Amino acid sequence: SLSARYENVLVSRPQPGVALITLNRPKALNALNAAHFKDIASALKEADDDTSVGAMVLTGSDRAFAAGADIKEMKDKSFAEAYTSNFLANWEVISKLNKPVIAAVSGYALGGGLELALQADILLVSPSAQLGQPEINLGVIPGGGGTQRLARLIGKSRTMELVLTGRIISADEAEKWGLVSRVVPEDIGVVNAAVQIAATIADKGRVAVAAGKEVVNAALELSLAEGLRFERRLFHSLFATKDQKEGMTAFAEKRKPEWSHS
Ligand code: CO8
Repeated sequence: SLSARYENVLVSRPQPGVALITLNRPKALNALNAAHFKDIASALKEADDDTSVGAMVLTGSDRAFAAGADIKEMKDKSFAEAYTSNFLANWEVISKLNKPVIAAVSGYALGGGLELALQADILLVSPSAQLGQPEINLGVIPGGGGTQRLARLIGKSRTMELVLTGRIISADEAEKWGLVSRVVPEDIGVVNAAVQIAATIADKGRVAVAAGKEVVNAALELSLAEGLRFERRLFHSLFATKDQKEGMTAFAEKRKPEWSHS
């Protein structure tokens, strides 16, 4: 099966074009130890490289998306070990993928678990979600991008509050703060909703989807003038694709486009 090679994640194809990757270390509430993280990264990279996949969904269990980095594994690490092994240097893997990742979060998304979710392109939560950066209670700070991504997404004051007090916020608060796209009611199901979004994206032309993802992500990195210029140049470049000719011709002919992903 698709999951056979991974001990800590399950991989399935709930719909054509959609890879569903489920964190599966239930006894530790999906705490991210090195082996678990390696499986997550490999499964995502494999889906990203698979031409039959258009988008990925990343999820955990009902109880926990992920309760953070594995504290027991980190506990005795020395500064020298962390520094010389460049601990967490491979962490930015999701933000380097070409295809969109939709995170479907239920239960705990704490510390590295929230930082993993924050790397996704679209973030959906169930009403049970509990999000936070509790590292301050362990004598450390976030190390997987939480301080930087949160400050850009929800502003300085709210980020300071989360990082310095370790307070856990609810799904509704996360939605109110604009941290997540929406809270999906239990009767619809957060994974189900994420799979539907992924299937919708998988149905579009892949070149345009990759360009859209790249340029939206650039908005968090570049000045407005640079970002606008990058957007316009990528827009121009799409006129060199077959999918642009097909998309606009299909509109004029009042039919559905047939993407060649080229
Ligand atoms: N690491 C290791 N084990 C964990 C973790 C964790 N982060 N979270 C839970 N577990 C384990 C528990 O030790 C317990 O194991 P056992 O049954 O062997 O004792 C099992 O999961 C179930 O947990 P609890 O019994 O504690 O369940 P509760 O329902 O009572 O509590 C909580 C749930 C509130 C989530 C609680 O487990 C908790 O506070 N967990 C720790 C949360 C936390 O502090 N996370 C931040 C970790 S630090 C971090 O993420 C740094 C980020 C660095 C960058 C990213 C790198 C990947």
